[in-house]
Amino acid sequence: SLRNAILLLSLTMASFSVPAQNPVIRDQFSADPTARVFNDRMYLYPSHDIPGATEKLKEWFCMADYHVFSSDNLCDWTDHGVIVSQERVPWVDAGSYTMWAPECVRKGDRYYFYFPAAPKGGERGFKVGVAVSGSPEGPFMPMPKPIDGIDGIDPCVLVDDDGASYIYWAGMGLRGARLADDMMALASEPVLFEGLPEGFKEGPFVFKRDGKYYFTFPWVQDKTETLAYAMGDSPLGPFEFKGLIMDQWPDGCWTNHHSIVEWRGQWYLFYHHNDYSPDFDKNRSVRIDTLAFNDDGTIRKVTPTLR
Ligand code: FUB
Repeated sequence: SLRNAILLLSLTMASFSVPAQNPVIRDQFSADPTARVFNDRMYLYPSHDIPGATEKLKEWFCMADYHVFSSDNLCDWTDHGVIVSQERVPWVDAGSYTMWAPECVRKGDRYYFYFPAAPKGGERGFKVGVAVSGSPEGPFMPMPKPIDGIDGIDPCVLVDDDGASYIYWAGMGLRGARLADDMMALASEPVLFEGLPEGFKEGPFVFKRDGKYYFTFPWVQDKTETLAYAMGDSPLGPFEFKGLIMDQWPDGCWTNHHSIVEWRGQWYLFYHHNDYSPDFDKNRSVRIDTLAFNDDGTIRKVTPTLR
């Protein structure tokens, strides 16, 4: 019949065009996305909001493990499964559900996955640990102890062109330090980044482009977090404040958290919003939009695509 012919035609057309659509992970909540290009493929290391896993955390972040996803077109994502979970890390309090924003970088032929969590033994606050793999998809082997000298959350690592690496985190302000060659210990005294406008306290992400270092961060303005940035000539600053990458959303997700990556000649901003959980902003979903630079290296503000 004509109706069946039309249906068949529209199904055929749908299978030829895979629309890019936000949010990009649709079968689970995902937040705090770190995107990295390895072997010309886009890898996504987000945190994982788990609704209602414990009564105590039903109104707060509840996060027990990390999945890694990869894609060759930013539309179809393969979930490679859980790479690190709270029960498998010797130093983590396995009932704390505190596996917040992670990071993953490659140095040489190894992949280093950094993650914060509450330590065992009732110590207050967060530590940052490392897990190591020979593949971006895992399996990752967690190190038995967290990194000495880091008290805080939201690790980000920059592997510079000369092979030196730096780690940044949030803990009583945003901090950074050089990493040792084995990527598992600090190799300098932490620097506290100062001289930027008040209101930033988490989620630092640092990248380098055309010899300039971009120190980017969520920045609380009046209601929710914007994304903002500063620029400088060396990895540990000083950085000069430049402005916003993304405005605050008019409606209610208090957090935003992002990473910025170049792939096949295009820059992308990965970030999150509570698209699939409008009434509870601790259940978030990863989004992607393109990002562009002005001739002087400053970043053009990104407007979130709605769908
Ligand atoms: O996902 C838990 C926390 O919310 C992250 O560590 C922060 O950056 C914020 O996104």
